Amino acid sequence: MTNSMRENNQYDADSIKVLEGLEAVRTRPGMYIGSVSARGLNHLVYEIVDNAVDEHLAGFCSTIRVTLEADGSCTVEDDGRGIPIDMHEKGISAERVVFTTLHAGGKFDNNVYKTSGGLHGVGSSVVNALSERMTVSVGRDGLIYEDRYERGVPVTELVDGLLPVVGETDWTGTRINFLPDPLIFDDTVFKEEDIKRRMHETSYLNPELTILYTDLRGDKAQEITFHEPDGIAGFIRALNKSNEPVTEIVYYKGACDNIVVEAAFQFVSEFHENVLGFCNNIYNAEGGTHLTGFKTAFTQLINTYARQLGVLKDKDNNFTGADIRSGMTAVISIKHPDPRFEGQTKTKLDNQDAARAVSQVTGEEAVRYLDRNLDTLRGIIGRAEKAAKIRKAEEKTRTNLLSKQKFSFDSNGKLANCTSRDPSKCEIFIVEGDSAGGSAKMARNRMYQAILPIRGKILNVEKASIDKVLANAEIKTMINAFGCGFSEGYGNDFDITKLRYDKIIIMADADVDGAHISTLLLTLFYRFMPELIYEGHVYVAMPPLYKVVPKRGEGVYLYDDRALAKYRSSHRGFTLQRYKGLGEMDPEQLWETTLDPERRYLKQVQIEDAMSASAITELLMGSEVPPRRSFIHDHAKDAELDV
Ligand code: TTJ
Repeated sequence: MTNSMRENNQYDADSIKVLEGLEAVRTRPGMYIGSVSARGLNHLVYEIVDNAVDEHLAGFCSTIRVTLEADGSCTVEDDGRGIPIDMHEKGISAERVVFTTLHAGGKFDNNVYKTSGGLHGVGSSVVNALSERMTVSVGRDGLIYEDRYERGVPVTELVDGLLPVVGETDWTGTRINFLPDPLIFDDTVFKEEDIKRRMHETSYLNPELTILYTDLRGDKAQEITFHEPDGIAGFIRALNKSNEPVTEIVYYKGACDNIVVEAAFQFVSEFHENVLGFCNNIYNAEGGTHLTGFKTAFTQLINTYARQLGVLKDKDNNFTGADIRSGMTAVISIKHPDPRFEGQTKTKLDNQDAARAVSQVTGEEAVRYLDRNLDTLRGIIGRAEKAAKIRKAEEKTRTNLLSKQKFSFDSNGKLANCTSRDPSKCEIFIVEGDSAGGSAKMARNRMYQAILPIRGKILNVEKASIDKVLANAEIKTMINAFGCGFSEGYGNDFDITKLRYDKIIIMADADVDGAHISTLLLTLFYRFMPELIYEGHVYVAMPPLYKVVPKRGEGVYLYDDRALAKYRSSHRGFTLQRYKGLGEMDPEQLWETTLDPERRYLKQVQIEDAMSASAITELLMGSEVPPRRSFIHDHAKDAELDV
């Protein structure tokens, strides 16, 4: 066997392995991008953009263009050095190795703070595998090189293993154009709201970066420049824009070991605590060690100041961390060379050295700031005093309220509980309206299904204070029924091991009011029992929208408009019944369509759903009427199409 033949065989073997790797991505896309819904689709964009941001962090790229093209594809272009195109040890262009090998990114990357971890950093090869087509263009040394793929398979012929030159240019950088594969994704239309929010967030976290966002799709056409030179301090200003500030925005930056720590915070008159953590530009929904490090150091610091200033006397207890953070909006952003993540959604930072680094930098830098800004310090301590007073008063109210309720689990309001006490098998349906509630009580499987009807609008918890929330009969009933208490800024009495139901199922009409009720319930869970969502216990029931009965044969339930369109295309002469609400179904129908575990459709609530529910509650509840109307409408439409 000649040398070159051996190399050839080797290359063939390698390329077969490559195809097998990318085939695995196509077989189980959810393993790599989380889901094949709108969120998974957006992840493709973020994955590619993150690579360009890495090039920015390495110091070589200042502008990233993100374009949603009229043909449904997405283009991401940077002005960096360009992905390496020279010969890789495998005998082909390095670029091709990057886009055809799982997790190849790091090898070419001399940037220590690469975005890796969680669902992100999965590699541009994953995006390639899930794209109907992808074109990679690289500008280097005055030339444009190009490589093209279809569903991850290269379709460009290499010239002696290297990329063909397709033109000349004075641009340097990388441009990726990709079209998500409709064979993989439920829907391949990019959702611009999430993408814009993410690009804006990225620009706050990288103050020297400019992101040019362009949407070229018909009626959505739009161009926005995201550039936030004030960085995370600007982020805080934006987060607090509709609240009344009681301190300046404090900003500091420092490093410890190899970890760069940046923090910004400000206190507002509202009592809500909003502390956000980012690691290597990625938002950590479940928080983690950077936040613990910050909280520990900050609590200690403020208690020390409070004693020095005589606000706390010898006999007084320390303020709790929650007292001190009441009204605080904070962003903690760290750059870590080797981030590790844990938790249900792999978004909780786990590195112990991150806690040490944030705590040390906060100890030094926050002291340096507060020593010189006594007004801010007084503002913070004043807030803590007020919060501690309220906490003590509320501790009393709470003990009273809960002790009255504690042993009334079965006879609690309108709850029709199930017989079984095995939480792993039990479900509770929270049903909108007494009439649907009545049907559900008759239709259910009494052994394992509990029904809790709730009336119209429950209390909006986003703004209400804790004692008001607890005084609401329906919320009290819910907390008692779940059995695990609740957590709130002023303490954490939540214990998920006591949860009495494996599934908490929200059952509301597929209309405007139903969407509103779901939003309020999700806000409640997100604020007071977020673990329920993190641990995947919260679901939304999907009642059918239609029943069709053909001339001959069985009637069929249809759950969305798409299903109806499909049915119409293959059937003639049938009667169509549109369900206006759950209340219209008799118990038997309700069982068949919505309660029966064998036949029903459930949507598991993701933490992002709850977060956006919480964020939009303000919109829904705010005094300005116009935005409220339009939002509810859009949302109701989404809910119909999104089944
Ligand atoms: C790595 O070190 C040598 C010079 O090039 C570095 C690099 O990888 N640069 C780079 C990659 N710049 N931009 C990218 C990139 C940009 C996009 C939009 C997408 C991807 C997958 C990579």
